[in-house]
Amino acid sequence: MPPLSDITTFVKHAAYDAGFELAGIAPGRDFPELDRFTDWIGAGHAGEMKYMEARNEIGQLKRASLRSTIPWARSVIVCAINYNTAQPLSTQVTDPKRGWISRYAWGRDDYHQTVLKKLRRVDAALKQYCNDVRLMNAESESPDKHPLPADELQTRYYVDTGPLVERVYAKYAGVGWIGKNTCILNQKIGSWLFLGVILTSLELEADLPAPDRCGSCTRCIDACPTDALIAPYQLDSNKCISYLTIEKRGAIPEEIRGAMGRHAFGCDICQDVCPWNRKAPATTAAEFQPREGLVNPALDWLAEMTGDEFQQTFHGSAVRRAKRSGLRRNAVIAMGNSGEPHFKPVLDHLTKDEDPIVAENAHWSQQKLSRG
Ligand code: B12
Ligand code: SF4
Ligand code: SF4
Repeated sequence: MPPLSDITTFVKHAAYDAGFELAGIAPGRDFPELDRFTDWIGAGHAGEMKYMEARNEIGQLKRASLRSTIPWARSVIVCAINYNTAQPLSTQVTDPKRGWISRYAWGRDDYHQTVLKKLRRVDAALKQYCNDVRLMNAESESPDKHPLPADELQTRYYVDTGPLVERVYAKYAGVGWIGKNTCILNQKIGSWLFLGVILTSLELEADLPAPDRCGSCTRCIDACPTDALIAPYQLDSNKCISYLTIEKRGAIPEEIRGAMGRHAFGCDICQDVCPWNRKAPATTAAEFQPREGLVNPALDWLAEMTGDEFQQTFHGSAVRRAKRSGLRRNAVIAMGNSGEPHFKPVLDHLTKDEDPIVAENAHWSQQKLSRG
């Protein structure tokens, strides 16, 4: 009969077969970093992302305690996939007429779907393996049975939406360390990684946590244009361009618009400047290759996009999260920050836009360009 370590090896291989570059196992425990999550919510750093504040039956923040929220989860299988493609960094392109869509959102499909599909394969392989072992156990005359728990195997898999802080489990699964920019960094691959997790009732062999290799570096903190990294390992979403351009609905506070630069969707700066990404390998996987026009797109194209064009361009894409209104709002702010008089006529037109948020931002941008 295969020992328990064989299931662990099997599941990691199933992850590699499904296309993940990295896979590791964390115990289904509550780790000290999770206290930080409670502090983070308490300080209001989640902004308007109310789903982060969901509580379990005993009133605890769900994401702060996997033990209380999903007590049957004895192990967390953490899988990671590299989405970096051979394209310039946001810090390398400077044309003021063009904006920036974050690297993670260029691909053919929304990453949630891409990663979930792969997790489903790993989950199915694990279930099949356990069934096969049970059958073998049942048919075996030997007293030396495989040590599978007697209760039915339970699993659940998530990308983003599960009641856990994925990066904490990625650290304890040895996938990478939590950098001062709060991202998971792998020594060989860097941080252009999507994470996916499978919670399981199996007690698998855990990996060792990845050691912190940030050292005395503070490049990400120094480079963040909005000072959203308020201290090492701490991010205030209210100031983060990624949050402002993707999650924030309605008006963006005026005092922060100027620092948003030419970001139209998401932000990559704190990863672009990270020395561990200097040699980050580029994937050739078809699903992550950029859709036409999304790398460094023209700002006026985004700002004037019709409903039909938005549907066509972003069908099934992660960019849909910002909605057409949010994307146009962001592009209009970026035009104001561009210093490009070329945009003045377009902005004049957009001050009369039927979307009041777009119109108000166009007015702001027009004034900013006039001030020079
Ligand atoms: C909400 C959210 C956001 C928010 C808040 C980000 C944040 N840093 O919390 C916003 C919208 C800003 C965001 C942005 C991005 N996100 Co996001 N996001 C999430 C989500 C859904 C939850 C994150 C969370 O729980 N945050 C809560 C805070 C408290 O956690 P944390 O910042 O990770 O902090 C931990 C540590 O820093 C540590 N800690 C805190 N303080 C201290 C102090 C000390 C001294 C120490 C030692 C440790 C420590 O403890 C904390 C955990 O409790 C996760 C998916 C998931 N379910 O986990 C994806 C996730 C983190 N996002 C992801 C991505 C790709 C991004 C972006 C790169 C997208 C983009 N390009 O625009 C940016 C990156 C910005 C950044 N620097 O983090 C990936 C990250 C992959 C990776 N390599 O790390 C994830 C895992 C999604 C996925 N499934 O792949 N995101
Ligand atoms: S994603 Fe951009 S705004 Fe957010 S912390 Fe990183 S550099 Fe700052
Ligand atoms: S830029 Fe430096 S401090 Fe920031 S995550 Fe990378 S190594 Fe760590």
